[in-house]
Amino acid sequence: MSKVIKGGTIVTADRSWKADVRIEGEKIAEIGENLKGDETIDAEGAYVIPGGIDPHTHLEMPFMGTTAAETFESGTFAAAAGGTTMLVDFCLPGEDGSLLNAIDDWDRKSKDQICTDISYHMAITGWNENIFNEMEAVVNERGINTFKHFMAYKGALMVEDDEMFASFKRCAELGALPLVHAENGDIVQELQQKYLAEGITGPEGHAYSRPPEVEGEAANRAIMIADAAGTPLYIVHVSCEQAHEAIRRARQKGMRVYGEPLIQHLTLDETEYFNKDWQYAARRVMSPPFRSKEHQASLWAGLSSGSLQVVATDHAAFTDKQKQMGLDNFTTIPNGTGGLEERMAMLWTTGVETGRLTPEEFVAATSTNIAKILNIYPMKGGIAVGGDADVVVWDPTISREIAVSTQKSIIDYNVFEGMTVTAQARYTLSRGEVVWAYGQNSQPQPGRGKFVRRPAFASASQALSKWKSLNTPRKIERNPLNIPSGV
Ligand code: DUC
Ligand code: ZN
Ligand code: ZN
Ligand code: ZN
Repeated sequence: MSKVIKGGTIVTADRSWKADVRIEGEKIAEIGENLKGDETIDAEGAYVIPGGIDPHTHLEMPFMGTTAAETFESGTFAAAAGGTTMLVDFCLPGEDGSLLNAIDDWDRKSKDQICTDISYHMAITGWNENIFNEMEAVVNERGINTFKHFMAYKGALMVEDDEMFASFKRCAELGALPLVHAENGDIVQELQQKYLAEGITGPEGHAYSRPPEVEGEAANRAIMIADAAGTPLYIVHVSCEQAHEAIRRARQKGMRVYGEPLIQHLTLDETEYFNKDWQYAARRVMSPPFRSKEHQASLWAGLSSGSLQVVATDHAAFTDKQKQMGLDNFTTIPNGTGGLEERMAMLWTTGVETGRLTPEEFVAATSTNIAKILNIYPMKGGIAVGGDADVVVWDPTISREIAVSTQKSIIDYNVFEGMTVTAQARYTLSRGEVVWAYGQNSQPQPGRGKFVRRPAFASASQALSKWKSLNTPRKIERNPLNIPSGV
């Protein structure tokens, strides 16, 4: 059974051209003109792009005394409807602290539910010999080449600098890439107490207690620790100029530091927290919080110029009821928002339609760049013969309003509700199978998705910074202490 995607304009991170795509089974078999197949998929008037990859989701994650309500089934269905064919979820160790048991746990939860492909980042939330040892199996046996470190959530997920340094060194050894959530958890905790004491108990206190400085400080610190450990670094949810500036400076010095803004930070701002409606503001509580327009402009500049490479969502969706856990105290509102389904359409509308991004840069930011960073390109992230047929027929003529009533996400609200997007996935193909067809009530089969193994990097080691001195330790043989007589 072959399929031909016909009549569209292929857009990759490199270029755009008119051609058909023939798919055999799960793979792209041929790209060219006037191709024939058993089945035709109409791409007339549309772009043909690599399936989106969202490298940052928290589906069914136990967090802040509850569990994220978006399931692996609803999340991957929402993803497919939005043109995303792969997501990377964060795997957290449970009470026993074992990384391998956590992966088994995530596999158990996701296996029968996933409609599209997934992978995991492994979280490092403490440090001991068992974790050091298990990391090798995580990379080489389980196919996970990324480890996430939370510099915030003190008393829960947060790691200290010595733990982060140890883990970063281990990543360098194993050919894995460390990720950080960059916020100074000590300062956040102090500011939370300060604002609560002043009587600021509502969602605005969330934004006040996590100012850009705490993110900038942590980003700078993580970059320096990565440099000392000799490893590249990926900073998740970069939301402000201070963190972006740290990344620009590091890259200019030759360090491989990658930055990931979220679609929410690019399109929603801090005034959302001043809404008089508590529930409205609480729905938007996430960390880092939304920022001012100036910070948004910095993130857009980073995407246009290439100092920021990837647009993600940090999809961690809690219901209205769950958000109400923090009615009297903003520090107990479960942190997180959604966006998995809207990421591509919102980025197209606010990025490509406005001229901030070219269609090729859109593909790079939603798929190709992260596929390269995660070491799965060109199997994923491209339109390439031999690669997985994760392909989206992207229709820039469908304009629609984002509405809870039509979303595939099972959450009872949407932070983008009421906004109009100007493009939509007409068809989404996951390894050659149509898992979404706009307006056709299609529903992919739960459990058809696969876990994508990501091999270790051949050489993840950072080129030693030219600013560093005393790189090669040597012991200095000194003359014995010689005290002049008569003193
Ligand atoms: N931030 C959130 O808002 N939710 C989940 C985890 C995180 O870092
Ligand atoms: Zn500390
Ligand atoms: Zn985070
Ligand atoms: Zn996250």
